[in-house]
Amino acid sequence: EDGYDLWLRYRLLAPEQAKFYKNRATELIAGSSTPTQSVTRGELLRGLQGLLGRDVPLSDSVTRDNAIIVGTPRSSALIAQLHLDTQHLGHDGYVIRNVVVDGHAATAIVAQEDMGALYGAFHFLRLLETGQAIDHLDLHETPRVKLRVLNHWDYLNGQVERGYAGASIWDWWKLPDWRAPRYTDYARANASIGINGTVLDNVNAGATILTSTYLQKVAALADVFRPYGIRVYLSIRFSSPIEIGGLKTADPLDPQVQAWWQAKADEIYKLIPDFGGFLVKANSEGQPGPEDYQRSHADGANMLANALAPHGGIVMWRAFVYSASNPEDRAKQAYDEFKPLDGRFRANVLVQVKNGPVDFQPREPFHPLFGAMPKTPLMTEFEITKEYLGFATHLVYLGPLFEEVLSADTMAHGKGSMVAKVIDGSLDGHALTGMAGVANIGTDRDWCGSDFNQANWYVFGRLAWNPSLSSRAIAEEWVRMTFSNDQAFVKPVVEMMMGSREAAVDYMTPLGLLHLMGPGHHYGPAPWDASESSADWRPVYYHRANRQGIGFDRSRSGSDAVDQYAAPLAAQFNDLKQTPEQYLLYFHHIGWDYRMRSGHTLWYELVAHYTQGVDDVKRMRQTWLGLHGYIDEQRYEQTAAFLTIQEKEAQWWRDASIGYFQSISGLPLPPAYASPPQSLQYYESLTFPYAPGFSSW
Ligand code: BDP
Repeated sequence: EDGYDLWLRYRLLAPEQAKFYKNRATELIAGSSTPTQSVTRGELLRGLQGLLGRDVPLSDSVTRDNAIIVGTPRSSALIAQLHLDTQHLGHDGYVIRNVVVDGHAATAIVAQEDMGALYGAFHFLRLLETGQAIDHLDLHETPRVKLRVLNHWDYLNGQVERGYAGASIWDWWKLPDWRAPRYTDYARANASIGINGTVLDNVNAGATILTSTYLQKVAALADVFRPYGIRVYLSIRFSSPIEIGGLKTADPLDPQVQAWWQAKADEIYKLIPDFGGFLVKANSEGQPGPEDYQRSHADGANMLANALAPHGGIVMWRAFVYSASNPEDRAKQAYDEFKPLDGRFRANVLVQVKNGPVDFQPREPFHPLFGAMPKTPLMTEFEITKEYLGFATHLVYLGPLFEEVLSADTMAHGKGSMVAKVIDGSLDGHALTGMAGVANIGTDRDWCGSDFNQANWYVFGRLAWNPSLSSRAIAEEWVRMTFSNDQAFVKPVVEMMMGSREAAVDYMTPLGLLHLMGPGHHYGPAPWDASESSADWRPVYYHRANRQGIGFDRSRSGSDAVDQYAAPLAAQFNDLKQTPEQYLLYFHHIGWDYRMRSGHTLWYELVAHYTQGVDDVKRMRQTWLGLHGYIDEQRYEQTAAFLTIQEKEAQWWRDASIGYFQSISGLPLPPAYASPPQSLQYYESLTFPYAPGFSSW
């Protein structure tokens, strides 16, 4: 197996299980009068055939016990006759229930709209694929988040920024005439986990995507995705009216500029009636934006929102800005710029906020904007691609990271004001809600650069559907579908996945450190680096280690970033003694001999954490070596090889980091901890000119 089938493998179940389900799937009653219905029917036939090892006959009526019926009251007289209340299910919700139809027991997958039925079908297949009981089903599902969107950081030339799985899957050259079958498989995979939108191009956008030629290509993709409920969005370049419109300005208050965007929106919707809208990175890392004309982010977003509103489109405006409004502390800048704009955005604008205040690091506290802009719908943006977490090869399951952020309590309205509630709109009563994930998908056969990276795509989709799900339960689901239902395999692999993120934090950036990676490509350790042009791209800016101690003082005696959090949290983070140790060096600069809760010094703990990370990876590799024979050779071998790489690189991170910090602290290593085998100069001299995901852009 080469991983292409993802979690939708539908391989024959163990004989006992297959027999059990066969008796409960005797025939299928499913319509095919719309594209989505056809897809739903096709998926059920394909899934059942694969899992049970025989074709399940299609029927128009219930002729025997244990039929499966799928549809909506409108599409199916049988479903209508069940008189289930489907109103509350909305566009995407569904019910799966054991019912009696014409005197026969049956399983009904019922929705208000076709899309809900497709989601329900995928859920039903998941139950079988993961070996669940299906005798007393009464499942009600509606998504908690409206826009569940992938962000592709793909350039039109085929490169993927921060992509570690080959080139872009969009073959712009051959579109619109050649619609690669892979696009359909992409849509299927996304629909199976509830993803309903995709931004096709990089946030560092060019204007070309909005030319008529490219819009035709975009429309072709939208056609392929439509039956799967996936809407297409585009990242736009704010200065497009100049570059492809021939205007002299892109000032959002200029009537000509406004007219240009309106005409562009009209053109897009003529081609793609269900076009989703725009994603915008403005006045960030060199991208143009409204501030070039002394206008605010709200002015820029609202101008685009006005153009899209008549067509039902939305704007996702990113809050990832750090353009020197507060050079003292980059972590404060997004809040400083966006908080005052709360209430000034049009109703069809969402502000898209990275999960943490700096930049997708292995661990950061949640972004202080969550809970701080009650009048504005905020989306969270997670990075599924592992830019800062070991690229393709390191096995790092991101579920615990996502869950940590979503379950963090902002305290915005007192206890219980979790980030998840900001995102799902329940905290401040927003109906327009969303979650974005920077995709890890490329042309590699396995889509994501490794089998375990698929789990990160999977968990993103499942959490976007319901941000309260447990990352452990999702991991188990994924392992069962992707590899095996054998408990002797499932249990250790889930354990390995659940511990993997903490291991990476330990061997890369323990105790609240962050941004210590190599410059530019972001590969490997470089805590010593001060070569970047901008101070806040340099690792030394973040760790601030000196002879006395280490850490970034964001307390009230430092940059006062703590006061961007709600009062009780601000007080907690301001107090060294109360700050959770996992964020210690994020909020405080402290002495090397500071006594940690363990009773050891900070220096000791730092070395211990780095070493722990390596030990954890060694254990992960041992676990995997003990699982030979449970799955196919091909995927087994690749994971084994990648874990060997990870172990080597974890060791490298540890040794290089300890070597460097020791050169600053001047302290001996605690007894029982091995010294780095190479000199610091050796680690500093390593270069990686051809690291993937990064080039001359
Ligand atoms: C940083 C990435 C950079 C992205 C930027 C962004 O290194 O490639 O363009 O985020 O999110 O983490 O815009």
